[in-house]
Amino acid sequence: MRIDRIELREVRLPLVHPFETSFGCETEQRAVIVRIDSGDLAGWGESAAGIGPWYSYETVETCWHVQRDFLVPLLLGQEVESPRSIHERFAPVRGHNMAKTGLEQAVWDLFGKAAGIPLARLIGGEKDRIESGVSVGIQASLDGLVDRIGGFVDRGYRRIKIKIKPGWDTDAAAAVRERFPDLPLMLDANSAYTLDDVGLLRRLDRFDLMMIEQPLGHDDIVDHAKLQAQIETAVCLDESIVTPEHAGWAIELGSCRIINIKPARVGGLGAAIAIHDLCQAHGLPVWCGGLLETGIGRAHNVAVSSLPNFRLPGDVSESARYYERDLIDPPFELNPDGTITVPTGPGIGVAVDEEWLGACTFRSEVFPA
Ligand code: OSB
Ligand code: MG
Repeated sequence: MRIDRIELREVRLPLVHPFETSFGCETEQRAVIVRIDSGDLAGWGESAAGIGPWYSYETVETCWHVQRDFLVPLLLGQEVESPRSIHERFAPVRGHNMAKTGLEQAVWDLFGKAAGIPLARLIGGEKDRIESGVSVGIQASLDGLVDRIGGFVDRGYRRIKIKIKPGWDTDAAAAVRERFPDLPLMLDANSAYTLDDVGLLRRLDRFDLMMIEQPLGHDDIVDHAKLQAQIETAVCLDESIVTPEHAGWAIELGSCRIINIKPARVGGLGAAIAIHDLCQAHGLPVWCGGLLETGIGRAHNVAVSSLPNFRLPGDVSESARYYERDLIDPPFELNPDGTITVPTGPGIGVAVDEEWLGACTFRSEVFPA
């Protein structure tokens, strides 16, 4: 398949609710939406980098720079034999996984559309529906937190994740547990603790949590192994796992028992599948996290979540949890049983709302071959 044209767009969409984590508060999502054309077909992808280098070092600005100056030239006007080859083709560029992901995803979508099969099937996905959970940010009060969770529980979400930070951890978990004794519950610290906090982290064991996500350093796998040996709650790694090699090291060291796979964090679907397969071979369950993606990145996350070892509900929630109007039409909706249906159309299987995409576009650039 020949890459005839690439289009980058920075989009800005207000979030329905501000999203607060241990590293800051977001009220707006910014991302680079990628469109790649080959013949009559167009494929779509998303670089979900956001405004500042808080979750990772990437931002929409670094994505734009790395895509325009280094990644686009590796694709434009060239033949691509398989979407699986893109990761290797981009290997001369170190890191910048979110920048790579938008382009890689657009190529996957193109191949799905060319073959006339859904992306989920193209990558070996087996499920028709994926189990949906929701990630709840830090709130102004414990009552507010419990009320907000009540709303999501009533909607039918299969598990709740709450963001924690020092000062908003034990009491938050206790308040939620008191009101919802049997709720599948987990915590995400986004690297807010160190090994000095092992006493506090041990006290979280009594809340019967599914797991605690990324308690320690964003690039650590050694201290996490020391921590996992001292607490009962399963450690799940997010930020630390940016390549399949990191996943291998974490498994070898015993740094975690679960991995959160985000295609955007690892450089696209190819790397996500590799980490999925590795975890499956070692008996570790995985689940799909998110970066507040629009419907375009979300469609890729849904496809990935249909792989068999995605055995736990992920952070892939319905569109309305993030945006008043999503970039796709129809938006993703939660089924009454707390699942999201995997699209059955070719490629990502959802139509881009080009009118709304135009309205949300802050800047764009076209690269003709
Ligand atoms: O750590 O998983 C995270 C959102 C932005 C940055 C980091 C994270 C998150 C979430 C929300 O937890 C995931 C989502 O709903 O897309
Ligand atoms: Mg996380």
